[in-house]
Formats: sequence, C-alpha cells, structure tokens
Amino acid sequence: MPDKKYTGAEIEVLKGLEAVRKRPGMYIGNTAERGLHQLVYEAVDNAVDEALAGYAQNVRVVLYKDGSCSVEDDGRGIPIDVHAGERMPAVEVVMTMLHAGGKFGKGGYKVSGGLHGVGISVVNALSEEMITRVKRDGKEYEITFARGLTREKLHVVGKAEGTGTYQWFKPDPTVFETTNFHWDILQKRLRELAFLNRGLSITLRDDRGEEPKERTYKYDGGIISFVEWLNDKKDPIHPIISTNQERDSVSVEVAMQWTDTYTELIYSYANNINTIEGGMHLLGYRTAVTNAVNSYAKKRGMLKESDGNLSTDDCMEGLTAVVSVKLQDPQFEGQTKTKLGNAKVRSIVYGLVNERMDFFLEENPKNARAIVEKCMQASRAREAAKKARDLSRRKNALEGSGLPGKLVDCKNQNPAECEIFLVEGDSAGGTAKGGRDPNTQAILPLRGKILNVEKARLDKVLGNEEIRTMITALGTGFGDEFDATRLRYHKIVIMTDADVDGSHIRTLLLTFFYRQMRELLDKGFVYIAQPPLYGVRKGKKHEYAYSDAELKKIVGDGDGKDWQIQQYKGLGEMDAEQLAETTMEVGNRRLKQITVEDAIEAERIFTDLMGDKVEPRKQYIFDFARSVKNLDL
Ligand code: 0RA
Repeated sequence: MPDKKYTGAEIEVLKGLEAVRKRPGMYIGNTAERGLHQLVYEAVDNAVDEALAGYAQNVRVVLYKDGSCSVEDDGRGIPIDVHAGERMPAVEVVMTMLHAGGKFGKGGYKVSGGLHGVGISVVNALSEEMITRVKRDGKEYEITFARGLTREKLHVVGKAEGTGTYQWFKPDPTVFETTNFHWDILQKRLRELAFLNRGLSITLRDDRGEEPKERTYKYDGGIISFVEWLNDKKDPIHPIISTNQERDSVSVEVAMQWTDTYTELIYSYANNINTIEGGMHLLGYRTAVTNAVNSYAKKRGMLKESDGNLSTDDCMEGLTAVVSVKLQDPQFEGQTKTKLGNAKVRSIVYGLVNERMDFFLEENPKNARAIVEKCMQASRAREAAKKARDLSRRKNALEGSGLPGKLVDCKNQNPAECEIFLVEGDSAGGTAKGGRDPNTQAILPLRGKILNVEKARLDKVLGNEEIRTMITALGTGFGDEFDATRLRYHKIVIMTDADVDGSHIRTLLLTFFYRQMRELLDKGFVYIAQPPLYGVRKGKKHEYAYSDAELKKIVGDGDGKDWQIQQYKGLGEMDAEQLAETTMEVGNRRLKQITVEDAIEAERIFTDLMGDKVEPRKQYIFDFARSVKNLDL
C-alpha cells in the first residue's frame, strides 16, 4: 500500500461512508423497494429546497436502462468554491460528508423531516457510481464518485449557459435487494410535490422501455388543484375554500371542500412530508372548522343553544382537505415520525383557518347554508345510528342467540375453520345449502340488491334488513363498535352470478365492508367465489370453463361442434352437486382473496362506482369484472 497521508476531512469522509454502508437502514429506512426510492426522493428534495428558496423552477427526473437515475434542477448550482475548513470544493463536501447539506445557511425552509433530509452524501455512499455536474459562472463542472469516494476531482467539462445541478447515480446492487425503480411509486410522490409547491414543474421520464415515457407535473393552483383532483369524481357542494398565509414564520396553506359523500378525506403535510399520523397542524385545522361551523349555525339560528354543538366528526363528514405547513424546525414524533409536534403550529393554523372560514361563511350565505345542513345531517345520522344500535342490542339480548333465521349455520364453532357464503337470491341459496359441507360452511342468502352504501346514510344502512342480517351473522358489530375478534367465520365468501347484477351486488357488499368493516379486508377475510362461465360436454367427458380463454383451450379453435357448450347465466342453473364441485369445494374451487392494498385508491374506486356519476361506474364494473378473472386456485 502506498504511503498516503489522510487529511482530517478525508478521515471524516471514510468514517461517514463506513457508517452509511454498514447500516444503510439507519439512513434510508431499509434496503428494499422503499429505501431504493428514498434515494430519488433525497435528490429531489434537494432540488425542491432550491425551488422553495426561490431559485429553481424545473426539476427533471430520468430513469435509465442501466438502472441509474438522474435528478436535475435549474437552481443556483451547488457552490464549487473551496471550502476553507475542509480544503475541498463545497460541492465535494456536500457529496461526501454526512450531514453537510445545511452548512451553507440556506434561507427559507429546509425539507428535513424524519424521513428525508439525510443528505445527498447518503445517496452517494449507496451508489455504485455517482456523477455531479454543476453549471455556474458560464462553466460546467463535474465531479465523480464510486461508492461515495471521490474518483475524479472537480474539473471543468465545458461552457454552460444558465445555472443548475445535475445528479446522476446508480444504486449499488450489493446494498439493495432490488434496484428496479417503479414509475407508479415515483410519479405519485412527484405529483404530490408538484401540488405542494405551486408552479414548480417536475418531469418524470422513463427511458427503460422500448418507448420513452414522460410526464410533467405543474400546478399553478397548488393545493387548490390538489383538492380539485381529489374531488374529481365527487360532487362538491360549494367552491373550494382556501387560505395561504404566514404567521410567526410558519407558512400555512389549506384548501378544503365538502362533497355529498360521507367520509373525510384529509392529507396533511409539514415541509412537504406527508404527516400520516397528523399532529398539531391537523388539530388546529379541525377545531377551527368545527368552531366556525358551529358559531355560524348558532348565529343564523340553524342550530339552537339547546341543541348543543355539532361534533368534529359531524363537521368533517364529506370534507376533502389538504393542510400544508412549512416551518423552520419541524418536530416529527410518533411511531413513524410522521406526526407534527410543534405546539405553536396548532394555534397558528387554528387562527388562520378560523378567520378564513368565518369570512367565507359570512360572504357566501348560500354555500354556508349547504355546509351547515350537511354537518347537521351527519349529526342526525349519528344519533339515529346510535339509537338503532342500542335497540338492536337490546333485541338480541331478548332473542337468545340472536342469529337470523335465514342463516344456514355450520356445525363447527371454531371461526378459523368456518366459512360463510353470502349468496345472491333464495333459490341459489337453496342450491348452495345442498352443496355445502355442513360442518364448516354456512350459507346466508341475500335477497335482491342490497342498498347502495355510498349514497345511503348510516341510519338507512342499518335500517336495511339484508345488512342487519349479515352483521348479526358475522358477529362483529359495525362502525365504531366493530370488533374483528368476534368474527364467526374467517372466510367470508361472496358468491354471486357471473353477470352485471352479480358484480353490482358484489361491489355493494365490498363497499359496505370497506366503509364499515375495513379490518375484514385488511386481515384478508373476504373472498369472491368464481363460478364457471361454461359447462362443456363431449360424450361422457364433462369440463368447466371459468373464462372465454379457458373455453377456447378446451374446445380448441373452430371445432366446437363436437362439444355441447352450456353457458351458465346464474348460479341457479347448476344443481347442488355441480355448484359444490365447481365453486364451493376446497381444492376444486377458485377463490379470489380481496384486500385493500391502497385505501386511497380504493376510496376513489368505490366513489367512482357508487357516486352519482354513471360513466366511471360503468368503467369500474367493467374493469372489476376483468380483474376478478386473475384467480388463485
Ligand atoms: C447551498 C448554497 C447554494 C446553493 C445550494 C446549496 C444548492 C444545493 C442543491 C442541491 C441540489 N440542487 C441544488 N441547488 C443549489 C447557493 C450558493 C450561492 O450561489 O450563493
């Protein structure tokens, strides 16, 4: 080994690199998909910081065939002057030394939360190769690295117009379990950042496929556009209410709009970080809205003193909102460090939102009336639901087991071994009863179309006999009192006809589970049965086809004449034995397990399906019917 004297700075670099490469999880969470994408976010956050400081307008992210990624901005360019203390160019310090990002005293807000802001040197340390190019003073400079170590010192590569920073890196495959970037994951976050930083243009380009793919996100409306986008498939009851102000060095942006739906949809951010666990900004916003609605309702005589107050839950029903705060030193708390802890933010947000709401309600009496009506309806529904629950509890206590008469229960009492089939119609119910295994399989026939749960109010949902019967049979209760540990069957199998009505009923049931018993979906207790579409006979040979493709496989192309093909339009066209053999018997049947992977997407899908708008509903039923054909045996 050649004798080499290390400077203090170099020793620090080596120590830092070693720490990062030894325990990457400490810096980027993990080395799986999530950690991999964190590298891109880190580079993008730096560029967004430069935009927040007012210097960059465009950010461009490119994915390359060799697994590398580049992030480019048109900001001032990372400084290249030699750093006095470290005796190397500032850009080299930023790229190689841990936590060197903030040393230059950038103005404005830094995007440094619990999840991001670990420093671009971490990206460098975890990249096989990295190249940084800076455009400043009419020149383009370049410095290159390998696994975080400087390979080529900073040098001029040519002339340049304008300023900016270009970061190219290739994640180290010896560090990451996967090095495959996902378009969907990246576009979701980049779109979000574009919403949160009004006017900033963020482009994502994918050069990996045969055809390059490129999208640019730029929203001059900022979070107002965000709320517009979230409510795209819903029916708002008034124009968006928004505020964008700064107080005590905290910037507060809120955009909100009630729709005729029954769930709250809220996205909150602190310094561009999604605060999933909420925190002070969210508390301030919720209290401000609740108080403004109550005081307006009282002042206009819509709510009497003796009525008491509308609760926060009542006021949040059907409200879509984005709350984004930016502040100097955010305190991130909670299990996933996504809860904003700065107490002063609560009163600041409270004050600004309350003021804005008061003003809006005063200035827009028609909209104000619609909003108050909406909250009061929510309150009435909650009261009615509570009464209905109390009543049904008392009734159950009087009626022994309380199990509905229509339920054909199984003998086994162990929920883990039991299944319940929710069957469309009494006649199919009878067939299923004949075909079941009476030890472990229960049958509950559901009549007609159970009601549309998205449009229906909570009290009406409970008033629906089919729904009540089902809740009782499942044993869990619902809504606030839902208790998954009381579930009587660990497989809930929805068995409907393979036609449009069948898929409608199926989605209605799923909507109900999603709204009122989401845990059942999260825990994977809900399934869809798949009856065959065709019965095919040739002499003594009898087969079933579950899709058109399967039918083609069995009968071949064109020579279908030797085969007798029966198309099943409903469960009722099969006898008990056939139904058992094709759809119910463990081993032969096909079940699709239903889970809610992404509650937000699900929210959109269910709204599309159940809302007033007919076109998205048709599209969804069509897509859904197709997706259900990807079955697990
Ligand atoms: C510190 C000071 C200055 C610019 C930056 C940092 C900077 C960092 C990054 C990271 C990605 N893109 C960036 N763009 C700028 C400005 C120093 C000056 O010119 O006065």
